[in-house]
Amino acid sequence: MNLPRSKIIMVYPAQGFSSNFVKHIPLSLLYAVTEIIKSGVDVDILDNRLCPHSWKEELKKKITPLTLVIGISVISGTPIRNAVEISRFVKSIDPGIRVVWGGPHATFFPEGILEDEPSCDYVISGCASKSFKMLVDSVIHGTDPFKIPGLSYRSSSGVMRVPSENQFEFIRYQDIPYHLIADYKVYGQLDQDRIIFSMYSVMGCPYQCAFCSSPAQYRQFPRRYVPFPVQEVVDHIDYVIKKYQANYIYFIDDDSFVDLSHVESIIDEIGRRGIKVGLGFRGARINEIKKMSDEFIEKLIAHGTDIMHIGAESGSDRILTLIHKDCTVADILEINRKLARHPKLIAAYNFIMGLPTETLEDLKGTRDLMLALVRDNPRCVIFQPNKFRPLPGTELFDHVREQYGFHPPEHLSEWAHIEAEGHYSYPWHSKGMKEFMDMLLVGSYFIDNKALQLKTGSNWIYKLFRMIHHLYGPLAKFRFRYGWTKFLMEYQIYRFVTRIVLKTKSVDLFHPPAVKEP
Ligand code: B12
Ligand code: SF4
Repeated sequence: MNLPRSKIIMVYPAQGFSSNFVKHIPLSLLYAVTEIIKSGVDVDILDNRLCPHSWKEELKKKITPLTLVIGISVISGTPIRNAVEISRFVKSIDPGIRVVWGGPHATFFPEGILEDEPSCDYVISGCASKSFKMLVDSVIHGTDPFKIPGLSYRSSSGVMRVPSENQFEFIRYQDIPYHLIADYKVYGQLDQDRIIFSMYSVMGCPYQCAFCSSPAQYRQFPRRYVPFPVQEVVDHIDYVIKKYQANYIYFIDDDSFVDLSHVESIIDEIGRRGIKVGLGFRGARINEIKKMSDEFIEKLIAHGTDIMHIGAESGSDRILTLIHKDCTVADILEINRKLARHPKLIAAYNFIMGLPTETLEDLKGTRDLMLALVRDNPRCVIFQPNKFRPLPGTELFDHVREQYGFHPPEHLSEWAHIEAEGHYSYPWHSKGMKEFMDMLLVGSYFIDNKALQLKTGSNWIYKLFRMIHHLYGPLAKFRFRYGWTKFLMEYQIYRFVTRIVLKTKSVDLFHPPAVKEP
């Protein structure tokens, strides 16, 4: 007798170039299956980032005649390519398995996925744990999925999309199926030997940055920003420390500091319980840091905080106004000097370039700001600036469509090439901007002495980084400072290297082989 299919396999596809530096746990997969797990269904996960060469064999081993659904989590850009490969591979093994896509790309472009990729059966947009469970139930019982919030599916009249629920989902930490991950030591960040757990302290963001997908996603929500209860956040931290030996928590909130008193209460509670753990915050805004006192920052540091990711975005006041950052260049310089007074905290700045109406002069302002930040705060980090990509639903998407007749990529394959560090330019880029952006991208690796800040120096990757820093760094800094973009061969070399790394995935920056000292 054939047993009914009942097994779910969740797959995290290979990521873009940034995953060479950051490889956090695939939390998206765990969150998506919380309700399914509660109902007793058998779930297994596969993280292709950990087996870039052998994922097909690994996946094949996991697939059995009982496999019902394969779920894939997809961010726009490179992950799409691997998601397509996974879906087709699954169908080639067993066409009866249903393939479901979720995650940020699925949230914004479900129709495009189903129109272009026959091997994907369903797409779930937005918060998904309940909808995914409803979909699995409907597949098991053969019922119609027409009312599942956020689901897109094919019908005789084309691709249909059921609206998502306009609210956040709150998942209790006790329900997160952390046990699905066998080994936490394989995750982490470049140069850090830590067991890192990502978690939320708040959901959402009340701001309206014109380039960001979050305001677009939360537009219809009655509340666009909801903090988690303080006790629950600290219980969660305590739990992952005790159960999984976590020693570092990264808050992956859109923005953690909307309400400084909420963060302070979490920090106070960590202190009150005597919890010893490192803390990092991925979302901080200039207007919020302006409100932080030195005492507040010291308190964050005293309870483990060592990094804050800050959206500086541009060195042009006009552009900062255009994108609604609620701050000026002078504010950015001011908060940087404030943070420099606290050398144990790394201020890590994000920038965006290539925005509509941005001129070469604006970009030079961004360059000047980057240099000033490093001058005033030599320990700060300047992340590689992101090339602007118009995302449907955002304010700037409407702007470029009206003003420049912009059309987003029509096909999935085109979306796979749109990376924040990718090689493309738009009609609104004025003369000389493309070269200047390429130069900023390459130079940003060198202006803040990243290679020298790496602590582990005993293996060949780190040695290589340092050698490149010493040999090429002076030229990169010269170009950066004087805006010299002629004969920018380095950008071609950079593109060549990133392409090779992405193709071969042969360089493991996390656990590089040690070089024997002579
Ligand atoms: C941590 C993080 C990263 C990490 C990677 C994460 C990791 N696992 O290592 C790093 C730093 C590497 C990274 C890189 C990038 N990131 Co990022 N990142 C995030 C961040 C802060 C958290 C992601 C996360 O873990 N969320 C927690 C999980 C639980 O949420 P979730 O993924 O949305 O999952 C839910 C649903 O989407 C759904 N779901 C997810 N997967 C699946 C699968 C199935 C089958 C189903 C049914 C449902 C489902 O269910 C979950 C529960 O409801 C988010 C912002 C945020 N707060 O979410 C941005 C975000 C995902 N990143 C984003 C971007 C733009 C990038 C970069 C392009 C930025 C850059 N400059 O390089 C790169 C490139 C990524 C790439 N193309 O390779 C965007 C994605 C936009 C988009 N359209 O895809 C986000 C949303 C930020 C934003 N608001 O702009 N990122
Ligand atoms: S503060 Fe961050 S998450 Fe919020 S809208 Fe701006 S960029 Fe997006």
